[in-house]
Amino acid sequence: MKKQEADYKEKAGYVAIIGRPNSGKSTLLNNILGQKVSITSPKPQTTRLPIYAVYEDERGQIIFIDTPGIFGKVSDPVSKKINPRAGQVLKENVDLVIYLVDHTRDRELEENKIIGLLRKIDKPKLLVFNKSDIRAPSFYPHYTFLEDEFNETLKVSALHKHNLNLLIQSIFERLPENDKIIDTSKPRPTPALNLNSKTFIAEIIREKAFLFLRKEIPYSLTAVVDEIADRANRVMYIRARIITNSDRYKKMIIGDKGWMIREIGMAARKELQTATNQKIFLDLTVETNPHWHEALL
Ligand SMILES: Nc1nc2c(ncn2[C@@H]2O[C@H](COP(=O)(O)OP(=O)(O)OP(=O)(O)O)[C@@H](O)[C@H]2O)c(=O)[nH]1
Ligand SMILES: [Mg+2]
Repeated sequence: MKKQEADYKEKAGYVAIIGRPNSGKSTLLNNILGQKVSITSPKPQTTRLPIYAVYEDERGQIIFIDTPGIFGKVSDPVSKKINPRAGQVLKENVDLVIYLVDHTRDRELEENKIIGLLRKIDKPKLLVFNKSDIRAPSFYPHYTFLEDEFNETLKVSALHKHNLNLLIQSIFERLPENDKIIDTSKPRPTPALNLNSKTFIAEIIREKAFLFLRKEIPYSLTAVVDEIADRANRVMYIRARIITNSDRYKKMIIGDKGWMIREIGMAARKELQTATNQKIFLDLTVETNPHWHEALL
């Protein structure tokens, strides 16, 4: 074996992305991977469960973990369920942590909460300012005190894919030498390592509901896929439900003469068709169940 080959060892490890809601964690993951893994929206609290996905190149493998945004005030049962999840991920097997900060929003109590969590982690940490494409407002000076606690500070635009290569390089430099964790030669049901097809499709439907519905409605709903079946002529049949807290919300989700549910269904179908390269028939209904959050994954 040549010396160069003997010295060369691939890197592999788990990298958690944490930060406040809406800082762009899921956008960052999708744009690093070049495909939709985790749903995004302009509304906070879009991600509800950690999403695992693998990035791979000649340097090795990064298993990214997108986490639900960490927030201060917790009152409703859904928030209570999802808020501790990023903290739980950090307690697991993590080799590096990215703290993603939206510099266009001023510091709040949440930073103290996140810094408290990070101080307990004895692993490399990167402070990554996102949304660098936005000039103003900017609160960079209010965050610079954090730099001492991190191995490196970077500025990126997840949306415009600016400096993402720099970020990947910085991660690989700090990951341990390891054999591959995931066998990427095998086909997987979805781009997310921990989601099956039904959950992944339900997430796409929920994303469209978050995009089209205003105010608090997105927080009072979930999406469930009950059936996926192959039909004649390469048509994929999907039966799904949006479940919401009250009949009042149900009416709003359906919309006048059903236009709202049609919009949501059409957008979801379009995206699924592109992703699967198959014709999709989406049978989407709305129902009321005030206890839906008890079954939330
Ligand atoms: N201008 C700009 N907007 C961005 C950037 N990154 C993300 N966004 C937008 O910020 C909003 C939130 O993005 P998400 O990726 O859903 O944020 P998140 O941190 O995953 O949010 P939660 O899942 O709620 O914790 C979306 O409207 C994104 O398009 C960026 O680099 N620049
Ligand atoms: Mg997210």
